[in-house]
Amino acid sequence: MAFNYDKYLRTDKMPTLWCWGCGDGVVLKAVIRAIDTLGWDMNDVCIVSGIGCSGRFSSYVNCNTVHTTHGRAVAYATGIKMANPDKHVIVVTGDGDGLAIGGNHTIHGCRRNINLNHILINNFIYGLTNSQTSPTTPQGFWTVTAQKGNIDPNFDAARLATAAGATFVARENVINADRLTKLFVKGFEHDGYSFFDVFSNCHINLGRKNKMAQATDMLNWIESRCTSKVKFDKMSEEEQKGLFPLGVLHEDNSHIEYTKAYKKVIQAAQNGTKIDFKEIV
Ligand SMILES: Cc1ncc(C[n+]2csc(CCOP(=O)(O)OP(=O)(O)O)c2C)c(N)n1
Repeated sequence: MAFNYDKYLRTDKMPTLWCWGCGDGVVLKAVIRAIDTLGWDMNDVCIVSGIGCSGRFSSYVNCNTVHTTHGRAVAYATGIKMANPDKHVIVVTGDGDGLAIGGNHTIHGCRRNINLNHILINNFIYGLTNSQTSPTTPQGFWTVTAQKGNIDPNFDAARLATAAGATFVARENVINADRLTKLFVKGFEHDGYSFFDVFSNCHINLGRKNKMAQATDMLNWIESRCTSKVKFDKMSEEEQKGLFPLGVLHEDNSHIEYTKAYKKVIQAAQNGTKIDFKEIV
């Protein structure tokens, strides 16, 4: 039987504003399928997004949604999760949104290990505003703010999230929607900050200006930069250069989730007792 997407979508908002062939639609599909697999009640799901093409994500899903300001989605989501620890909170940001203006919020969300599911749709550019350099734009690429080619070094979002303290960190691309769905299912079930670095194509505002005008050209380019974690780990440092491992990159279940830690603060305040810091790890 065909999958019933309409059950999860705001069909009155279709078609999306995303360009033809944009990877954001694949992420939308994978999120919906992951929610379906987990059997979550849509009344218990909240999707929080920032501003950008990726920011439109929250407009299309038929659940609780908040379309916030540029860079602030993690801050809003933190508040929502603190007030509703039993609800499932999914945060969707772009690479500019989640790593530049909102980089601060991303690292502190990771540090607290609050149970948010942060999907960073990494299309290597400021898409909505027509091609400004983002923290993940590769060196040498033409952007509207780097018309001789981008000289800025870029960082690896997954390594950043791991270093900041996220306890589930994964990377995937939009080429294989099934693999992406399975990764979301795994990460959504994790009790702590789940960070997904999802490589996506923006052939219109990045590819077209860098000799990859078709969606498939940019997808091929993405594929050429990715390999499985298993293969990556067997490579020499020289071979690893320019490549990004896919899959679950980091998982640690030994740390307390933030709303659970905060519950202990409330209990201590209400009972006039002290917090047992041996439990706050
Ligand atoms: C505070 C603030 N600064 C700047 C903007 C303008 N702005 C809107 S979207 C955007 C960039 C979006 O790029 P990204 O976060 O990578 O998401 P994408 O559109 O590629 O999904 C910018 C700079 C804004 N809306 N608010």
